[in-house]
Amino acid sequence: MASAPSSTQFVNIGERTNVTGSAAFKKLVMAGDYAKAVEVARAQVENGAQVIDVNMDEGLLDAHHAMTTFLKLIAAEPDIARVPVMIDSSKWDVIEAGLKCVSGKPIVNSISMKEGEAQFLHHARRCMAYGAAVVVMAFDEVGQADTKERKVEICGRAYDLLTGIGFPPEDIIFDPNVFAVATGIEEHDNYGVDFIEACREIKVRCPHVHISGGLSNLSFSFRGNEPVRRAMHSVFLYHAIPAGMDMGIVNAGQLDVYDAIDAELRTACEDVVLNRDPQAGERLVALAEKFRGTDAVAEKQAAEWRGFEVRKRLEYALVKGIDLHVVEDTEELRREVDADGGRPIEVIEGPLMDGMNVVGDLFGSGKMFLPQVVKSARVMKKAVAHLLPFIEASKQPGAKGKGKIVMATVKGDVHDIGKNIVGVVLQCNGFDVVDLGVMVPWSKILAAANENDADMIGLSGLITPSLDEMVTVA
Ligand code: B12
Repeated sequence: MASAPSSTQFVNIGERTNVTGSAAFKKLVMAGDYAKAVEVARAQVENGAQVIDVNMDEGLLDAHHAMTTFLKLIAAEPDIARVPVMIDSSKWDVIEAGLKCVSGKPIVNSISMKEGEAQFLHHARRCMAYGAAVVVMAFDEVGQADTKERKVEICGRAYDLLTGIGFPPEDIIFDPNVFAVATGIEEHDNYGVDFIEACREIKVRCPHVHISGGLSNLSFSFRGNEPVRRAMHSVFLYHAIPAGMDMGIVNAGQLDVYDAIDAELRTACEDVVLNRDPQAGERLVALAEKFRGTDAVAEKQAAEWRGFEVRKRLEYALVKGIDLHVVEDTEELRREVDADGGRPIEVIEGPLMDGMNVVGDLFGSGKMFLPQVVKSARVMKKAVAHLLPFIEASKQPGAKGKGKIVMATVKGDVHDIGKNIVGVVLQCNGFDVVDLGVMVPWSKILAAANENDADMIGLSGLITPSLDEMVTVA
């Protein structure tokens, strides 16, 4: 039985290393400036991309050369190579050249039945030989699937063919085509619903597969109007993820926190995406003008939130991922707490933790997405970094030699904000702390404990599998 993914499991695929999607990246590659092009990939991963899509399909470019050069370069960068690469090209020879350059498990984007079954299965067999997963476009000899029925029919047929040759179903990623809505053409009105409903059926019809889509197509009619595009994308994901969409090519900057979208705009976007009535498109087009340029609305909001009470300001900054004023706000609250006889750690334990819990709840309920949580984590780290010297200064004089503790975030887990805070608090209370960092395997933890003759081991980790990992260490 298919289980619906939650937004915390949604995999976002970075799209900035795609010459067809990013003018800046294209310029760098065309100029042969691969060093800077690699930085684009790094920035994407730092900003929360869990896969990076690489596309070099540009008429004036030797795509074969550009693809292999770039893939070899990023393979040598551990920060980038930790995420899988999606080799994206409409030319099979470029894809195959790319497949020869990647280690780990790549994803091919894409194959389809456009040229018939024989070609499709030939490409699929090649992918299987390279151990690659594939994006299968809902495209057959007749054309691209637009209705729910066509999407389900094509994906179902492709699934039977692929599993028939032994292709692992969990390596199949269907792309049932996200098309533009609110185009003024009546036939397009149901495209959002067709995609969402197709996801639901494909997940039942084709066990174990994944479903992906390129989000930016959806809002194509609103090019130049970023607030509307951002709102449409967030609303779409909010509904498509529970229906089965578990991956997407996403521009992290083009997403909003679902709850933070202006209520009128959110309803108008929802009416369009869910095709709730025939006038929905026209209404959104009319309303869109009010939001054009973002500036008026964003500036108004910016002015408003600076007037909030300091605890609310910190929460707002964490949820929105704005680090501009976080140090001054943290300092204001620290002084306030200090004046009341409190300790600096209380700023973390109270308002900052509350803010992070709001982020966690929004993320957990599908109203916020991973790239946004990455930004929130940065804000949190900045606030904590400001407080650490004050926490250290409150160290008890002579508080020494209480024991040695080896600390680590366990293997498979990257959450370290809490561990770092605990480490500092322990140091301030007279413990010697040996911090091993994140993603630390049990064997390394035990070895470090022995080498350091530690009195205690302190483990951290926030995702469910970390509990088992902790048990292993214990
Ligand atoms: C920030 C954050 C991230 C950041 C982490 C950045 C970083 N460098 O740490 C990023 C964006 C990278 C991230 C990634 C993911 N996250 Co996250 N994340 C969070 C979030 C919003 C806040 C965590 C945080 O920093 N809190 C603030 C700190 C100060 O609190 P704390 O960690 O709890 O620490 C305190 C105590 O626990 C304790 N403590 C901590 N360690 C130790 C150690 C010792 C020895 C002691 C004594 C005490 C102690 O003391 C600390 C101070 O009081 C939480 C939601 C939440 N409310 O917790 C989700 C959350 C933990 N993440 C979640 C998920 C699912 C993920 C991802 C899997 C998402 C994805 N699809 O990729 C990945 C995981 C990647 C991985 N392999 O680890 C889920 C986990 C669900 C689950 N049960 O498994 C949560 C709960 C969100 C949710 N509601 O669903 N995440």
